[in-house]
Amino acid sequence: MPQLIQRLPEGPLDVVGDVHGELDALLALLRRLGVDPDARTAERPVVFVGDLIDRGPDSVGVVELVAHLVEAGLAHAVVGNHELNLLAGDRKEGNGWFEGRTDDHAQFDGERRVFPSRVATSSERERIRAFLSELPLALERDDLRVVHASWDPDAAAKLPLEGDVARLADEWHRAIDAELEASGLRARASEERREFAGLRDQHCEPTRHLAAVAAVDCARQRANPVKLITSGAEVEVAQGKHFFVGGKWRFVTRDAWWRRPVDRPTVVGHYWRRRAAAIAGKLDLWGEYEPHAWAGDVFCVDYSVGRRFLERFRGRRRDFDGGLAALRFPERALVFDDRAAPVPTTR
Ligand SMILES: [Mn+2]
Repeated sequence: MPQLIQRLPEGPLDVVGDVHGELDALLALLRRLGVDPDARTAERPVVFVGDLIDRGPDSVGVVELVAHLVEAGLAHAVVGNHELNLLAGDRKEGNGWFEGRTDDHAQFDGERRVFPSRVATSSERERIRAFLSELPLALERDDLRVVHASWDPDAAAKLPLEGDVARLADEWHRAIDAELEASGLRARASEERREFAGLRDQHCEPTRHLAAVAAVDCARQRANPVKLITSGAEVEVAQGKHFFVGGKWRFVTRDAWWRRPVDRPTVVGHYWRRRAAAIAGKLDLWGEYEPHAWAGDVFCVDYSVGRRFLERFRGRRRDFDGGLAALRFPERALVFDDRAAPVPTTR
């Protein structure tokens, strides 16, 4: 079992955003960063923010490459929500490659589109699971922290020194649900769901706020330290601000925790930064910031390479909108897989 919060190496390093199975983008970015996986050499350590996998063409190849770099002592990585889903055995859109599920598909322009992803063999599955289950939730040193989605000191204080992240997330989930059950909130949420039958129908916009449904959703994220760090907290949205995403109507949205002060520069992924608003149903939480800006001491390094699968559905094969970025630290400059020159970040 891994230690859940581990030490980042001292000195200059590069923090790479969510890769989502985009092996070609990762290879291009590593070349620009001076990493040669074959020669096992790197100019400086590489740190991955999680979500290495799902939706893209080759999650198997990405994990094998990252595992190779980690084993060679050239890279470090934290768990993202996609790795947590895989370890927990949760079947989600875009993770059918792991079990070779043939029903894995995305809804695109009203059509079912199958993900053309490399399927893992049984020995690859074993290796991938073994590697991912050893990843920590956070990496830190005095002047920098790397987590997938959010940081909360109170949640971090509840973590044991070491543990199995999927098992811990499940144990907290059960404990939270038992409390919700005892308080009657779960029963009220079920009642609301029965009254409002159209939760999974995009054309059936809710006419009122389902407060218990919202409260249950918030509690399951906020009170679960593993979920909080890998997916972020959620907050209720007002009547009229409900939105449809991931196949159901939502009464909660992601908490913009980066607007509050943090104790040190903190780098995350998880929130699509390049043209998130252009995607139906996708939240553009970082849209209020300049494209290369920090939010106080928080920087999101996910430049949406994970939407290339959508761009390919549209027939695009190059000049993608979404890119894979690395934040060079302490220089605070961005290197992209698809741009020759580094881009400075802004305050
Ligand atoms: Mn994520």
